[in-house]
Amino acid sequence: MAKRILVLNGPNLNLLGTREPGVYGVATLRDIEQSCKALAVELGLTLDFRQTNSEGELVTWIQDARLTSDAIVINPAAYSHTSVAVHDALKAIGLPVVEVHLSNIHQRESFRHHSYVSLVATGVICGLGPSGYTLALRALAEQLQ
Ligand code: DHK
Repeated sequence: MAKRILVLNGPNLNLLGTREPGVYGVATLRDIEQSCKALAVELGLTLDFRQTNSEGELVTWIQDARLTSDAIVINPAAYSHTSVAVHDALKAIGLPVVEVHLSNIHQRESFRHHSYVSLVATGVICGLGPSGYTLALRALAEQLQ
């Protein structure tokens, strides 16, 4: 059966394309979704790609994933640095998780250097722009084989 990957995007990522393009690039979230979907077809994965500005919704989607998904790719955006709730939800479900950041958070403000999600992630990719998402999918496809 095709492995099911849930790709989750946190707050303000709906603004990609126009949001601080010097930091986040010019690709829109729709562009990233399309690249992920094209690669998923190639790799034989089923993909569910979502974005929310709400921490509670993100936690609910993570909880629901224990019944619907085999692994998660998540760009928690600002919730990386603040959310014990997202950390706890990921820990509770115990699925493989790849954390992605478009920017290199370690070259930015010090408040971005710590991520609660990294503590429970299988792997972390940052600073590679939209390629981070497709690299995460390739890594999970290999691990789930
Ligand atoms: C996206 C955000 O919205 C920020 O809050 C994070 C992350 C970095 C990114 O690089 O994709 O600090």
